[in-house]
Amino acid sequence: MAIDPSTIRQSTRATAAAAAALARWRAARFGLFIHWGLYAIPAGVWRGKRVPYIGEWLMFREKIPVSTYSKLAARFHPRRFDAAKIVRLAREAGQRYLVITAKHHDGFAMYDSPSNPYNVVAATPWKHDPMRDLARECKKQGVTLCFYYSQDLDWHHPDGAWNTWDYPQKKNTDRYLKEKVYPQLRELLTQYGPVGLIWFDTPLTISRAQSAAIRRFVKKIQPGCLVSGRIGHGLGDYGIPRDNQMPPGRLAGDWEVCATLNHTWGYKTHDHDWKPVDNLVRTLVESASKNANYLLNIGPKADGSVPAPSVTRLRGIGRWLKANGASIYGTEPSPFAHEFPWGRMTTKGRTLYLHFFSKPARHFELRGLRTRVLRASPLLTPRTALPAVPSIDAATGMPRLQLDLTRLRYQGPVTVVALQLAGAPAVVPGPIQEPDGLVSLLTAEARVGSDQGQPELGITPLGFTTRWRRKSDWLEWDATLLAPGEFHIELITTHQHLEPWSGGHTARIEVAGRSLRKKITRDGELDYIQKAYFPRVITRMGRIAVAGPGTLKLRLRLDKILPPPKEKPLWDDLSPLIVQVRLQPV
Ligand code: FHN
Repeated sequence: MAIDPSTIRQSTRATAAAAAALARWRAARFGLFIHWGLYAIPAGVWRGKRVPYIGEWLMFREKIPVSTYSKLAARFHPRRFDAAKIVRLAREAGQRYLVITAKHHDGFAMYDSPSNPYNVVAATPWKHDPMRDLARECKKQGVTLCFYYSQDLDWHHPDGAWNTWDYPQKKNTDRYLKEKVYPQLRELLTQYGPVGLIWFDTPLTISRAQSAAIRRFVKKIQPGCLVSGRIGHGLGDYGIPRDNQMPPGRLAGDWEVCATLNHTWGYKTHDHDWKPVDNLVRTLVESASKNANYLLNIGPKADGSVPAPSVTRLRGIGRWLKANGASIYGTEPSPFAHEFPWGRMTTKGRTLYLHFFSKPARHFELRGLRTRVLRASPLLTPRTALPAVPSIDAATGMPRLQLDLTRLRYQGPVTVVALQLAGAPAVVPGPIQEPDGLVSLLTAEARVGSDQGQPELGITPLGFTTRWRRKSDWLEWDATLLAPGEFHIELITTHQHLEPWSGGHTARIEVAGRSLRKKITRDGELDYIQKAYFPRVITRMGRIAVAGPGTLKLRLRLDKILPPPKEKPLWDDLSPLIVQVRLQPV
């Protein structure tokens, strides 16, 4: 077959542009998400009633007819919108890219869209295109401009997904894509200069072919424009966990954790549950340690101003980043696949950053690092040398590093220690017992097997079990145990808040010659950063004794698997979601 050389050149160019764009995006690590649209006018209140759920879903929640909802446009005149101020806020926060809702599920274009009159210039008394201002300011202030675009759900177009109260007929998605999505994407990609990425969202009904065609369309117009994972069908340039979801361990490939400052995305008058700066900084660190960017949202009010609690929080993160940014920007994830009870790690070349989430013990020990440490010092006072003494555990051969942190001044929310290494960090793979005795076995670090042929059970890229439908399938870990003794064993499962929890199955753990069997019950809940969104439920399985140090093998089976719930949750896998097994010293 003859190959046209011009196509090769073009595709190589396109790939190079995409790779460079992805590298730039990854190095940025922190972005500003902006949900702004007509929904900021009702701000979560409709006909005098507070509507539950996130603010931008108000039209759907109340099944407001298009003819009524669209009248909001006549009231949209945001006199306090100031693009320079918003971009400056992103800069102050240390955010290097900005993603704003060009069109959300309500179908209203927040920019000048000649192809569709339902837009901010043609349909509001403001008659103004805020994206032009933002594009200008982003360029001036060195922030990458990106657009959010709802490619599937559109409650305004008769063939967009999910408006069945105005348009009960079967949807013709191709017609919607042709009439609305493609013309609007072309506008977004030609009217505002280079666009960093299109943040597609909520691929609930579009087909793989449709997602692939949209991706091709974007890349053809701007080869360097990235496409978010929620284009659907695994076709994005990077992945996105669920909203406000933090995966349990390090991830393979590129990811972006998207999160809110309170609970809503679009502004709501009555959501005052703001996350503290400590939590936000730690989420940023944790994201970076797991190979994910952090995209943190503000929901401006209908007058264009940014709620004051959002401003103070973003500035708070910015203050921390200004001093500690070297441990975040341009870093690679932790060399370890698992988490640590004391904090997280990031890497840059031969430097390993230890991020402490609370004041560490004076004599701190790190296990599993194989690379020689040349120097240890606090990131903020690099001239302070922290004594670092390596040794090898006689029984297991495990490398141990003793750090004397007497001269480390701990400052919240996160204090960073930089380890200069003799080479890129190399570590012992697999779970390692912590100095305090804890053994944490993440699903992401498990082996999957079966007593009968190939297992059906799998582990998702985010580190949860999936398709656990057969009793013959199992998970198995090999952990390095330095200090044997007695342990309480806990099984930890998860689910999305409000969705059915995957309890009731019967688990069996085989370890150290014992077999512990128990129904998965709610004996407790883990206290962790995203517990409000994805609770982690503890089942206490029982107690075991381990006689000697070395490799500890633990196998988890399900002896009884309940049928899936009748009402299928929108997002969650229906089989039991196992995150972790923990061995806590007695
Ligand atoms: O339905 C949307 C929601 O309104 C919001 O835009 C978030 C942001 O990640 N995405 C969807 C839900 O996942």
